[in-house]
Amino acid sequence: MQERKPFYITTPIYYPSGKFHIGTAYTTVAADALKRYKLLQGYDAYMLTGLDEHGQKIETVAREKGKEPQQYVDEMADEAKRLWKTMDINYDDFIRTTEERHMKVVQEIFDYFMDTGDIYKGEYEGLYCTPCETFFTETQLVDGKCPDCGREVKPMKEEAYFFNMKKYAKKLLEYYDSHPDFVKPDYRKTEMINNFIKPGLEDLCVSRTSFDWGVKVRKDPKHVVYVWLDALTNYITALGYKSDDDHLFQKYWPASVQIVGKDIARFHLIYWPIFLMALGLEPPKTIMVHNWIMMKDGKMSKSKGNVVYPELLINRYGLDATKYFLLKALPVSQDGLFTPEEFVERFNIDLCNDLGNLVNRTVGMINKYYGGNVPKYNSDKNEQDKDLEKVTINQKNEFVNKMNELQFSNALGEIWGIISRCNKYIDETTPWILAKEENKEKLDSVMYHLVQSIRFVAVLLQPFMPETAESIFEQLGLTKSEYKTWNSLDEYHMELGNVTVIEVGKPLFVRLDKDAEIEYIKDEMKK
Ligand code: ME8
Repeated sequence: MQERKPFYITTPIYYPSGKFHIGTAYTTVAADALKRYKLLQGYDAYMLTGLDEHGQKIETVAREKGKEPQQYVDEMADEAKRLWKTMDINYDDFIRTTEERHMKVVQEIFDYFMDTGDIYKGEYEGLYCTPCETFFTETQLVDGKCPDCGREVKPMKEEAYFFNMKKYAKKLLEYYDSHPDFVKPDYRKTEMINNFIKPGLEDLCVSRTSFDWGVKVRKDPKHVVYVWLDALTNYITALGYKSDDDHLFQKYWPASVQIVGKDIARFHLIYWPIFLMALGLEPPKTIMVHNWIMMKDGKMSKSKGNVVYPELLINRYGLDATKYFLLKALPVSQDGLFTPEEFVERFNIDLCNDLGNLVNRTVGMINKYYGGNVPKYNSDKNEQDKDLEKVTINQKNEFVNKMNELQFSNALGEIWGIISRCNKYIDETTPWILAKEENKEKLDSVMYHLVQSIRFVAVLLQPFMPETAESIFEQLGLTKSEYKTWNSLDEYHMELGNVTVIEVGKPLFVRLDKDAEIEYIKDEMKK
């Protein structure tokens, strides 16, 4: 048997500073969809997620709740795992930065950088943003406030260790140049070059003495390792890098795709590859930076009362509809918007009208005209048959292109391209008239083509909406696994054998009362 190719996917490790909302969930939902897609294509896909548990911000939140930081992060880790279970996230490992397997290696990495001279001791004076755990220079501030979160910064001075970023600036630019797939979408790379590298990369302060909830520097334990150096290394410590058993590291590194939100692009596109270069390791093949899901009045925040939690949508509208909305909502080049109106609209139009009705009508017609048995292929009989085949295959190929570029929203758009063409095909071929005219040959052809094109839809939907895809297969009687494989898409006219649809179609999605549901979501958001 052919060896399956490794494909390593990571999400950022989340700060357990509060409940995860639909925005934060996006990265993980996208990583999960990518993993399922790669599994479908026969890769040995491996996905990592986890929690970023150190740093002053977490310590403060824990203390505010009257808890020891360790107790607090333990509870949050349980909660995060519960959410990912509810969302059916198919991860392979969940790393926590407070785990021994991680901390030990962070210390070793720090020691190593001290030995090579990449880390040196100095003094830091600057403006510090506590929630972001980041020092800024005056010029980096926006209106005198933190450029990342917009909050107050305060002057701080401390003895600290620094990482020699300057030394690697040229090497990083060369790396960008020679690895065009390293950053997706491409414009994020330009931003890094123009905003941070060209103006001159500063050495990075990589230790703190103002608090001690972190990994201690082994040779100088009054210092703790800067939370970003600690956090970024999770992607390799989880694989057993520098441990007694590093077979996962040998197998999966360099990562195939690391998915991150735009706010942490700088850490991943600049510091992370530089740390790896300094360790003599290869940077990941691709870092994908996504935009944010925004609300009408800006960022989601508890104080604004505009936060949407995934459970709200999942419990009422189902997991697949929730995932569909999230993945569809984020275009490549700008932020996406969540509004209750848009959610209900997408549910009713895309899921109920376009997809649900197509499957339902097809199952209904095959029952009505054929007692449930899908007719066999005997060459194209309608003018439109060839076009439906062509569109189905073209959209599938475009889907692959979009997935290669990690454009999830556009990839879904290609699937809906097939769905729309199928609906138009029904209107054009008017099966009810063919039945009345007893034009059996043409009617056979219509039903057969619909089943084949919907089969393509269901196969392509599997990574995104697994339950919906399964229900389509079941309703069409395509229950054998051979109908569901990636390779089954090589041939439009795959031999289906004797296939029988279910007797009574089940609606995939039930149409929502628009006004009532908009009201419902708005009320729940206020809670
Ligand atoms: O940044 N829309 O963790 P985090 C889309 N611990 N994505 C969003 C979002 C929104 N409205 N809000 C947040 C951290 N995100 C660090 C990572 S990795 C070594 C350390 C995304 O919990 C955000 O962009 O603040 C990030 O990708 C993820 O949620 C976790 O953010």
